[in-house]
Amino acid sequence: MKWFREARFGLFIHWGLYSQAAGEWDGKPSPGAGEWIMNDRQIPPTQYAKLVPQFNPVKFDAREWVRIAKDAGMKYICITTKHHDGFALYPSALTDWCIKSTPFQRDPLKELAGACQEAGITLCFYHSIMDWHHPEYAPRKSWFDGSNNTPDFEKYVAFLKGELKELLTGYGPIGIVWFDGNWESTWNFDRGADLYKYILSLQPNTIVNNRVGRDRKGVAGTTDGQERIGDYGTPEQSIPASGYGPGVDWETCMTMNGTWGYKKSDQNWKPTQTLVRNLIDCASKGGNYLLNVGPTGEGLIPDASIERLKEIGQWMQVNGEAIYGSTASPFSRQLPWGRCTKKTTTAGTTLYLHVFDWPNNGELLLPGLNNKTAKAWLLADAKKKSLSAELTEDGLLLKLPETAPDAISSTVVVQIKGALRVEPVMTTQRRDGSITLPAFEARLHGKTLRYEQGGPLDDIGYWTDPADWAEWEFKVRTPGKFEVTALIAAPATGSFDLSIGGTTLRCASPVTASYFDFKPVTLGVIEIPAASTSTLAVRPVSDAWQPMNLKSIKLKLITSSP
Ligand code: FHN
Repeated sequence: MKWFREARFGLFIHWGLYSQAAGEWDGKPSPGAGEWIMNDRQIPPTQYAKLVPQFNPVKFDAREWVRIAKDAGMKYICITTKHHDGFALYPSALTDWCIKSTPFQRDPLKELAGACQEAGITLCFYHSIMDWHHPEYAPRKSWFDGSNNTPDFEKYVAFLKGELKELLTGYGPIGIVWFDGNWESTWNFDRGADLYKYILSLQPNTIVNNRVGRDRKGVAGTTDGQERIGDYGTPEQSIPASGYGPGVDWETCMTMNGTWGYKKSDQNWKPTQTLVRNLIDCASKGGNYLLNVGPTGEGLIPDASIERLKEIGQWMQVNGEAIYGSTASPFSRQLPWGRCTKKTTTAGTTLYLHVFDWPNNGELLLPGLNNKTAKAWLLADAKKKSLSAELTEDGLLLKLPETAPDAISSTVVVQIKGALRVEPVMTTQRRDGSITLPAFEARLHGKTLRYEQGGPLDDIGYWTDPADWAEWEFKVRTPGKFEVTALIAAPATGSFDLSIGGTTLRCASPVTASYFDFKPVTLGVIEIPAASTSTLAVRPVSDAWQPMNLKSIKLKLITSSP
């Protein structure tokens, strides 16, 4: 996994027959992602095959694709060798349902392998277990041609292994086999374990993702415990709230707009700032970011994607050092101004502070950092002019220049002498007995819950999954009864439980104009028992949950207890 952890940033490419359809069939847009058009429009394979004579990507230029990825700062490329439609993007000897049946009498994977080799980019292959075309694949769908209602799945698995043998013996070293489509009833743990072993028998150094297994549960889609197969987890379209702790490798894959495969009607492009901050967020939690492009049927990456990749590359030119080979933040909580990545060697630790919100007062606090620094400077400053760093009771306080070097995210380097020491910083009850718990001090648990910052945000958001929850640990000086209020924004009211110790308040979120319209809401009265510290948890009520954004919780002392 060494190269994977060093790389941190890769390009996902969804390209195949569906790219030719461009998200439309019979002149009507398909409801879902471009690569799902066969399923979403229930197109029988024999009709879908009309795309074969049309697919002739004469503008495909492997070297250009690799240059675009490399200039963006990406270290690996993962391309769909076969997506769910079963169409192989290479001239397979096992089936005519592949590129050799199209007018494009070339092998794009071979050309891509050569271009990656020349550029020092690691080539990886996405391969779908699910296959909507192969007559022996099961379960059969109602819209499949009625060719075979007694499929022999063993025959399909033998075909699948044959394809993988062609791919892992014909295109040089493959960095990752990125399985997908592993969720149907015919796939199981044993088949996954067998396939994992088979891949390693062909290329022992290949990494295999967790979707070789049966199900995507637990960590980032990895089936936990002994059921876990594969080398890393694969959260999709989301960044885990707090990563998965040391020793767990994972990679978030994400589209740039709303579709993996090309869909001409989808122009809903994420801004470059969002894409760069997603990359930083993943690295700050110990994960990789696999960012997708969906090239057209002609073989061109959409201009909007190229534009964003170019801008990401400009940021990476200056700040890549803070991403490549970095490891997760040493701070147990969110940082109100951005993220942190780190590199530790025998000589000491270097922290990379990714400042999204440049402080107006020029002060940047590293909460709980209790080290004397060797030196701090702006990564963008070639002269490495030292920044003032003062050790305070709250942590290390840096003085920053007035202007941020980069509006997207500016990197401050902090070199730490000796072993890194970060004391867990806890909110403390104020003299007036009140306790304020801001979003950034929460410890977040779950798949999509995240701390959002910048502008009107500074809240816990993306709370779409009722299994996700948040907690705050804080020091108690005066126990007693407290009135609880919260600042919440939510377009629909939902229920959640707020608990301290053994006491639970069943609460309802207010309805506000939007996810950005925060309103104070009184939630009730709760007891904080006598103890040096306490923990407050907020957990959705799963069958009555509606997503909400939570900015802060306030506890106001009503009556103190002895
Ligand atoms: O169904 C596929 C989808 O088309 C796309 O390939 C994504 C990428 O990770 N994987 C599956 C959905 O989870």
